[in-house]
Amino acid sequence: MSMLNFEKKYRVRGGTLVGGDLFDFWVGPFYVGFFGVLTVFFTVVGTAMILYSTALDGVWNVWKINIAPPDLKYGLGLAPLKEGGIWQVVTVCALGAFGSWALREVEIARKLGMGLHVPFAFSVAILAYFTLVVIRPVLLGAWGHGFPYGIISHLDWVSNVGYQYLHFHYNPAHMIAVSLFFAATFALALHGALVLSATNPMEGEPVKTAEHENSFFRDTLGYSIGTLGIHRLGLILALAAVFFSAVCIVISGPFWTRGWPEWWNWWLRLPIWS
Ligand code: UQ2
Repeated sequence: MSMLNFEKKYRVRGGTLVGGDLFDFWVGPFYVGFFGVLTVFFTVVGTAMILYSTALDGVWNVWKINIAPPDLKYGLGLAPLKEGGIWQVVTVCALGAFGSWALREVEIARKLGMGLHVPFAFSVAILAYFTLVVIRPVLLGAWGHGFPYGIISHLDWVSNVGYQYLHFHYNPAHMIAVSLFFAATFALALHGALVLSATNPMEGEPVKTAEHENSFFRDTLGYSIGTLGIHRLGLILALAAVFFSAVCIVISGPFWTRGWPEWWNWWLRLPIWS
């Protein structure tokens, strides 16, 4: 069956959360829906604000474009547009667009009778961004603690905030997050290699099935997690990596203000040493 042929079968009415049938239509291959309209609105306004800010700065080198958050003196209040207010508007538009996109995914999943794993996973990514530009700045008492929107400037922010805590690799949540990222890439390497090995065998050999995949890992490790299991594992590793990344930055400042190496002094102070 061709793509277009079976798409017709699954391009069904209903499943909308808002608007009933009003926005229940497609533009070319793209489902619209109420949240598709909202996504486009927030994206257009946010992008226009970024272009306006860039025009004011007169710096059109893409690497150097920077939309800075307000000065710390504005606290958690609104700042004038040209002094961080644009950053605040862009942040609202970004969260509006991401949230609308997640809800559009929910509507599509409902149409297709699928689980909500995709919008759930995307929501964890949104949570990471929300932690950086809302939760941590609110806990620290100023929007100025958000990160600047720019290719180089956001990297500088990460570097500066990292060094503020002397050595971020001593942050225990950072350690867990990095380990989970490595485990996720390792799992995907095992999985990608296994699937390509099975589906692209030596010249003249027939394409292999999931039973061969099971046998390979039973022969090498004595254990196979299974074809559904590997995807569950990949999802849980990826989401846990992102979640612990959010934890590692939100505890830096609001809950620990000194260098992260010093946090480990609890180990040296254990009574078992005396
Ligand atoms: C597997 C399996 C797959 C796979 C992979 C495995 C047939 C297509 C990669 C092997 C994975 C294991 C043993 C888990 C490794 C654990 C971590 C934390 C990386 O068994 O079933 O299906 O793709």
